[in-house]
Amino acid sequence: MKRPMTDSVEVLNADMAKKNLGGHWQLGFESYLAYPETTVQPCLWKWKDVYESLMRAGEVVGMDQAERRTIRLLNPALKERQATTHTIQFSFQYVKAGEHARPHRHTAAALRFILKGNGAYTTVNGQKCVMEEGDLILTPQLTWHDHTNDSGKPIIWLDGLDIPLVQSLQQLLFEPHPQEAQPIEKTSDQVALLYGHARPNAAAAAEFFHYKWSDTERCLSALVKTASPDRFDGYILEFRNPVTGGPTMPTIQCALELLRPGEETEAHRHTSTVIYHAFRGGGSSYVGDERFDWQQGDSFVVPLWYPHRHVNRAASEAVLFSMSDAPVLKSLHLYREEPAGL
Ligand code: 1HN
Repeated sequence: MKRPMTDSVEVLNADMAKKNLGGHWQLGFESYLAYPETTVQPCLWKWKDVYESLMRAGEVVGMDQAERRTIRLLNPALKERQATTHTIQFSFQYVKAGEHARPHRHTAAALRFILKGNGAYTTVNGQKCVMEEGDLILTPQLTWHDHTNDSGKPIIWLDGLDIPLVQSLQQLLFEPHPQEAQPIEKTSDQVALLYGHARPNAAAAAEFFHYKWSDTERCLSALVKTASPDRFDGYILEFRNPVTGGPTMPTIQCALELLRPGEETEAHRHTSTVIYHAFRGGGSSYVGDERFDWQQGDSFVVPLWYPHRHVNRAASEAVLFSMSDAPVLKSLHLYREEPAGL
């Protein structure tokens, strides 16, 4: 094509736009910052609101209507994506006595942390995982999972899924299982024996799904007796893969943070985004300019690069359960952290 007689940046931009081309000069350098910027907002959700909605859903939403009776925490800045953060979706699930949530699998990785109730079970790839409060149960990428509540009592747990991340990679697939319920082949108690300190060579990283609260609690109390707290996270216990020592799952790191009475952590910031849930006790967290006062059952988001610190002013220990996308950032060499004034 012939160049116009009087060429200019404007004419060039307009001509290129018709050919699906764009100049670097059209971006404007203000779009580049010297630190990561997020659209995710710090946000607190109160247990009272979640619980009331769950109970009402228990009355009006049947298992024939919903694949799962879950209520999502929606970040006000991400409402159109129906997501808690840009990487992780956090929901609460309520399964009444006698109910069954049918088996399916998806490319999104999921986890459950049991909040109220005991004795129901999740079957993960044929492995029966009986739930107790404080247990963490994984359903990694493409594992079949269904939930059965034959305990005679209702149960509530929290669900964490990497759906927003998997969706942004355009990899979200979902498949129903051909049967009403998965046949049970083994139990997580049997599998746990193969993952202890003496374990067979063949112990496979991909078959471990169930961290039991009885083990976690013993570990937490030993940690408090034998170690000193981390300056930013108090006594922190990470749920690691027992075979590889790697993260809980490739996309999500789960942890517990214990704050003793009077404990105040120092402020820091990192490029990972964390969702916290107050499992025991109460306290306050400072996130950027906000102060979140939390009690047992409340949840809040610390978006990436926001300075944050935690305080336990109560007379009893506080335990926060957390889910972070740090493994994704670490594997892409994008993880950074530093102390931050707050
Ligand atoms: C899912 O499969 C479960 O299996 C829970 O319990 C929450 C949220 C979005 C998509 C799939 C479950 C979910 C989910």
